[in-house]
Amino acid sequence: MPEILRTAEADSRTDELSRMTPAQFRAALLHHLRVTVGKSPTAASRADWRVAVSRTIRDAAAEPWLDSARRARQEDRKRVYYLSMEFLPGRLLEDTAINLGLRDAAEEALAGLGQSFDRIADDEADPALGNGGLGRLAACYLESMATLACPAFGYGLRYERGLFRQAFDSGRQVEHPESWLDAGDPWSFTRAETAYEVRFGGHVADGDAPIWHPDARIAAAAHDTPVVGYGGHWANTLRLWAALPDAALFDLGRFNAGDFTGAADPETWARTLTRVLYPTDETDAGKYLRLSQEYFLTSASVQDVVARFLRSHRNLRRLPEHVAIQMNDTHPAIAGPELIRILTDDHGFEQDAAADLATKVLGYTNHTLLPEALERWPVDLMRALLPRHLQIIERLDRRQVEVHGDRAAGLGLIEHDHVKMGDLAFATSHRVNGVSALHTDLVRQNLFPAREALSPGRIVNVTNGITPRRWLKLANRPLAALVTDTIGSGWETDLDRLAELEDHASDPAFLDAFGETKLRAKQRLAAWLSDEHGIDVPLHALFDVQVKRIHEYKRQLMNILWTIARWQSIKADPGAGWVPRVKVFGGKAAPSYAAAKDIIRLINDVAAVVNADPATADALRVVFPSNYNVSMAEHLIPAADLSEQISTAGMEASGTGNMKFALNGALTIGTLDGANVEIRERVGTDNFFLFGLTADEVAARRAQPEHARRSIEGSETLRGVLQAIADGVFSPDEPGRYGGLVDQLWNHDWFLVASDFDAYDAAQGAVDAAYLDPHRWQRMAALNTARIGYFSSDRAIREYMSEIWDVTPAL
Ligand code: 26Q
Repeated sequence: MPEILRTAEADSRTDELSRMTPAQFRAALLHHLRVTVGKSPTAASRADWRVAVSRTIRDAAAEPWLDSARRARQEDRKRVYYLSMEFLPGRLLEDTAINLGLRDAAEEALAGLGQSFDRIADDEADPALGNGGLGRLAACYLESMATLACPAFGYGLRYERGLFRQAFDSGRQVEHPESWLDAGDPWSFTRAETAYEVRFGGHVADGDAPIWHPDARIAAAAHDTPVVGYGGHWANTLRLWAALPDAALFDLGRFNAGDFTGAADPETWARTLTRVLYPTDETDAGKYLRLSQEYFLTSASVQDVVARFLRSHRNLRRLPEHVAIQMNDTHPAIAGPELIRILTDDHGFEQDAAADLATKVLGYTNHTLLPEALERWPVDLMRALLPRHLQIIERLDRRQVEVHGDRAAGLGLIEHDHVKMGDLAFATSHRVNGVSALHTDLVRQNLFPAREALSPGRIVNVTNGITPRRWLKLANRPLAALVTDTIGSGWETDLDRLAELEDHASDPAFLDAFGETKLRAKQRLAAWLSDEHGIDVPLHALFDVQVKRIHEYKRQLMNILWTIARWQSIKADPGAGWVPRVKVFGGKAAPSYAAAKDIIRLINDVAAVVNADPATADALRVVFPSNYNVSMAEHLIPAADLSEQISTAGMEASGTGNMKFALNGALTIGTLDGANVEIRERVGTDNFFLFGLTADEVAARRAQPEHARRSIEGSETLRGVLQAIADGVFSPDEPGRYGGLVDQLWNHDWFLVASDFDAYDAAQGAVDAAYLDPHRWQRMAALNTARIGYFSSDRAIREYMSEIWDVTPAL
């Protein structure tokens, strides 16, 4: 290990050791192994050790956790409640250990017992309770709220099965059930006493006051996991609701009458509610179960918020002084009507007064622009499942029109017999925010122009952020150590301090050390790829990475087409001094998204042909490890030289992977989309490989007839690529396999792959040129790290606290 890294690791250790010595950790660990797991050290398996270590760390979390709760209560602090259908927290063992300052004590204690910390941490399941960016953002935000001592709860669902496990069968994605709970959940506390009844269906009797007579009731039971902030000074709660199989739901009458399976129907339906996460990140409109899940989360959470408030207050009119509820997209947008329902039906408010109160409490974050991706629920479905809520929505709708006039102005909440959840969320929130500057502008202009005109100032921007604890300190120990060694500690909670690295950006010794950290990350990745996926990669190559959900708008297709072009160029001119590249892909497609699945198959087919070609083996590899998740991201992102952020401009709301890569010293090749725009401004236009049409140009180009055909005809390179695919070069057993895909590109190309292809190719040429000069590259990479501090989720959460929640830190 270079000296510069060794000293930094030693330093950070002394200050982390203060909370518990290795000897104390060892004693606590051995205790848990005996009394919690019931094993002796000699008999304990890896999983046994993991459970004992997790419980030891959870014990250490209990103190700040209970203290934080007591303090928030005693000081009567305003609380934030973050409602999200998805959370992707990643593995908790190392993260919690780092935040409590226990990581090194744990490692040393384990080493003394002949155990490896890394091996044990690696045994933990990665809770995949989300699809992608929105769920991971929720997890970064919870961690930042804890770090900033912002009193908060995260509310979500405890899906029995998270996002499917992806495997490849002859290149095709196949989905396997995921069961994170099989390995046990040593982190959560089951709260049998915290359960609420969530009601569904039935009818509303309209007398003096409407009375809802539901025809089904399902209990929601809380499972609480502590979320410890960095430094261990504050901890919040992630509260996940599970549908409780209630004994009362079992129909003994039916059973006794001989209908043995039918007797269990209500119970089966109840369990189905939190059985599985919807594996799509687009609306799955009209699905009864999805709306039921959304209401189940929302109702249990809002009931809990009100119950917690009433424990120490009487007057619900004061709710906005004590409570802020944030809706993570429209998935919990029934929160407005639910809160109004509770205030009117249970507490005697008039609906209009209740709606005013609800609006002061609620905030709505929008994560998508595409009108077709916005949630709309059929009125008939709403009536069947939530008749009282539909009544409330209809009244809100009428009142909107009364107050603001014309329904034609685009202010209706119900249109074509569907409830527009974005409009409902807007109408019941005091703030609506987009997730990057560009996205927020487009939300104002394209999504809610009429509402923006009537409520100027309601729409605000909060550009997304990521937690530097997981995405630098945990995921990239060599770089974190170099940073600490160069500028001292403290950057973990003040990421702007990375700017101090700029003073060293021209120092060859620093740049060498920076390059050395990248090499170490590549070595770690290479070992992991080899062990877990049987994939070998050359370490001296440029690692070019695109990891994210597979979507046409994210344009993994453009990336693989370019990869084919590169392969053809190398074959045509093998001696041209090609910069060796490893092209890395990772990501899942929604099971029903055929076009995305075709792209996955094409990438795998291309990988098979390219990787088997000895003529290009030194200069090009294509790898696609299956089952991309948070843990895989922690391996891939630190090792990347190049970050692919190449969506069609105007379509990616923000992106957050783009921030993680830049933080870890990867350069971005990207379009002017989402947060790329702000990243480029901050890291410097010279340190970002820009290409492609702007959002405005995209709209104009789409209007041009035959745009795709003309672009392809103008690009010899692209024509050669499409020809090879159409000829079956990558599917020799079935030459026509990609006929439809190629045909779409020639004749339709909604995502403008053809329009942007040559510009992308040119930008890739600039990447090669820069990489040929290692010090130039390292300098550009180091400047990315130095200038990315703004994208800390701590900054984002501070903005939410002041601009949306009106909450101050408790410490
Ligand atoms: C809705 C209805 C029914 C079934 C599923 C859904 C659903 C589920 C998940 C719709 C959307 C999602 C997830 C969206 C998402 O992850 N959006 C991403 O959010 C990130 C955080 O703001 C942004 O960085 C990304 O740009 C955005 O794509």
